[in-house]
Amino acid sequence: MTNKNPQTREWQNLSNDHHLAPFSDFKQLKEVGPRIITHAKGVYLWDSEGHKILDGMAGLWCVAIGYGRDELADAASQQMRELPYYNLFFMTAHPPVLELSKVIAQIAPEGMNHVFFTGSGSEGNDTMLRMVRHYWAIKGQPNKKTIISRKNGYHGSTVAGASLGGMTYMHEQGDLPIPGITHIPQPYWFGEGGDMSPEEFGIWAANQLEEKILEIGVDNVGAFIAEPIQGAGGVIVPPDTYWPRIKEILAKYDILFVADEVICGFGRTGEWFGSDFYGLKPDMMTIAKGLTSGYIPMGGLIVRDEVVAVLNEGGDFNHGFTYSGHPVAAAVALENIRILRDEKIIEKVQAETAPYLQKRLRELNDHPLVGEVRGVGMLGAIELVQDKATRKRYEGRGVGMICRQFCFDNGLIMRAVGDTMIISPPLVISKDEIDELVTKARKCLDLTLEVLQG
Ligand code: PXG
Repeated sequence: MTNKNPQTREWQNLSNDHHLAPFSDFKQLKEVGPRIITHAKGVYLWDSEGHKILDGMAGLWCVAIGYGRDELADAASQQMRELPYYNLFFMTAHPPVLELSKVIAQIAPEGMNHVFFTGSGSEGNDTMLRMVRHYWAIKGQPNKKTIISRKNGYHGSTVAGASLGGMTYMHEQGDLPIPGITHIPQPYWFGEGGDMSPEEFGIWAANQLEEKILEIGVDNVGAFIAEPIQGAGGVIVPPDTYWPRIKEILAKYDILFVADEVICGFGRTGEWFGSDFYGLKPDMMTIAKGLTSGYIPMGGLIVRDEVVAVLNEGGDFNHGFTYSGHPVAAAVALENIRILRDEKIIEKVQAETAPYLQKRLRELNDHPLVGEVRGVGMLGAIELVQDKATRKRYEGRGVGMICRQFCFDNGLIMRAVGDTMIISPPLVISKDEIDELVTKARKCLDLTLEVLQG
């Protein structure tokens, strides 16, 4: 890429000289140089070369209310002047964290009225692991330690988060998973369903939970954690039979259920939480991202009343972070949730824009490269294949990455997970902007097909 703006090269040099970027090949990044994003408004980003880019990923699944809302900046600035920091460790609290706890209890599923705050989703899941084991120890069942998770699930990048996640490429670095975490197959019919119908496969995948509980012994199992819809794994919407069967299994065995709502929470499915969308009854829910629309880091764990009642009997919970419930983050989260509520953003997603997005995305099914389009709410996935009927891939061609690059070069951010293209735009995207997104996506599919045929 040749630069028009001389400052771009200066920034890229700073990156080369001093910055280590997350989830990146450091050497490759030095060769190519990062794209420098300078500002954003609504659903659009601008880079230092003046390109305007439609952000089909809401940052990293987080910018629910869109970019550039002054109200959040004002809330942060006001709180910084009033009380920029104080901790919650030694029998102290402050108004923003208390107000936010109340508001989260109002929007969370019934009976989930307490929140433990963290700085991120990963820390939320670390908190979960510690809390689950502490809970069972208080109940006199300290052996109930094992957490069952799923292959290709994503639960963060700390040691516990990456261990809970089922990403083998993450496990390979750092000798993970840590002991006491085990993974069952994911409900990814398109990729792994073989000859089964989606309904049969959904039951099969859910039954893997029961088999694992029986294999380990229920007396050794603390919890099952899952994303209602897997995000980073490729927007994997489970077959309709999956969650009902999981619910039956959870009702049968005495284990906790943790819904990782870091992506699904705060309106992404058209409901406040993915658990509302599927009628799940979690004991704990991990949150982050949409909680503050990504304007400032904050995560947490929402905990069911019955679990809190047990924890109340356990003395000190020896866990917490300097920035747990940070007052500025709490003030921003409060303003973000106020906007989601007052502007009826989630209602609008459910009634208007998500059905429109899902309808328009499915029009891409007629494209020769597209094997499946799926999605819920403001989440979508497009499977790229060589043969629609057999779901055969273009092996070894890096089709997803080719398509992703065309998207970037044509003013659209659409991510690739292998050969699955995924989108998760800001919840405030309009119908006109959805039209633009789908038009650009089709163009990039055409360009990708040309490369494959050329
Ligand atoms: N749970 C889920 C379901 C997530 O998606 C986390 C936990 C961890 O949150 P923090 O705030 O610690 O990052 C996430 C984060 C990707 C990608 O490639 C996704 C996430 C993070 C980084 C990359 O899609 N999700």
